[in-house]
Amino acid sequence: MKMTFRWFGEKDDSVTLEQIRQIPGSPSIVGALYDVPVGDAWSLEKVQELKNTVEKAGLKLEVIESVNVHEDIKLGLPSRDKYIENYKESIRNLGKIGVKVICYNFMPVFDWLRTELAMKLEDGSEAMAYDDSIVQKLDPVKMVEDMATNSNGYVLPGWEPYRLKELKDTLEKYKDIDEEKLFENLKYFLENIIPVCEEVDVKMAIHPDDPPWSLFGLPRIVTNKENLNRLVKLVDSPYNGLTLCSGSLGSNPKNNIPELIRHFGSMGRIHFGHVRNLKFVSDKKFHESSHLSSDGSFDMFEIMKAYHDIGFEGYIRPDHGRMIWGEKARPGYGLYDRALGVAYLNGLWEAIDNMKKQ
Ligand SMILES: [Mn+2]
Repeated sequence: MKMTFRWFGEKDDSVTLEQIRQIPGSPSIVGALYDVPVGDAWSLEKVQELKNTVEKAGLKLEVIESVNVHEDIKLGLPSRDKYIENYKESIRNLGKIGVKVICYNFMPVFDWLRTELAMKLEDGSEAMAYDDSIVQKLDPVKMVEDMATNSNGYVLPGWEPYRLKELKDTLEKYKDIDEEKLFENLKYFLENIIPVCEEVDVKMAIHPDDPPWSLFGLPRIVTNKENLNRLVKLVDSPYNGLTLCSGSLGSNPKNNIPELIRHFGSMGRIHFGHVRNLKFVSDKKFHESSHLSSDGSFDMFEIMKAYHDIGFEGYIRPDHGRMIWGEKARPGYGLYDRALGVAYLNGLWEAIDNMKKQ
């Protein structure tokens, strides 16, 4: 297991590389470019620059999260071929600088969604929360409009209110796309890129949909064991793998996370693990918590033990943290609570390791 830490870059993150280096074990960096429009190729010059910045701070860059997939690829439009060519170029350039894993997702229109970004927990910390009964009443267009006037509103990464016209058009284009069609479009994408991944030794790791169920009538397919089984067979190559996100898949309690880790891990298809906890309030209603088992609903020992039992050699990172100790940062991505997450997950790993040696 190789511990990592997500970093949004010098311009977009309140956390510095120098701070990350002082987290016990100096986790390596999960990075990305944030100034390249979705669909464009990531140039060798830009990715080399990112790598240099990370290495100058004494850290490594081997995982990218995310290289986003252009909507036309998910929609299966004729224009997808041009975007797939760009994607291949990004893979090749990332391979050249030593990147081993690319995390991506295949969620139509919207990325992850929460209904509250700073819910106050009993101890005074703040965490993100989700309540499906609120989402059911939402109209996505209205929601984006609201974002302009209500800074405490919903977060829709990538859907700033100025893109409203585009949002309406995109939603219209999805009218004919059901789960089957979306699977077909994912297959087409993977059939095209996986040979390049094999050639340059870069593994693809799809992130589950968050939350793992349909939103606003849009299809979502990276949601459960059955669909993940289907997904890894779309192109039967170890380069077609998963980011096993305990929080995203786990928000459906029917997804047994340790069991999924054992199943897909022993197939060699988990390349990246996002490990976090959350607390269920009721069905499809939860808030995020610290990583500690007793603060949430998951048994983190069982999760780490599953990774240990399969001899996991891929990358792991703590996922969303709470906002604690007065920190002001990007929701879910402050320094303090995620650093505590690293220490805790490393502690569990060391204990499991030593227990087995005795
Ligand atoms: Mn995740």
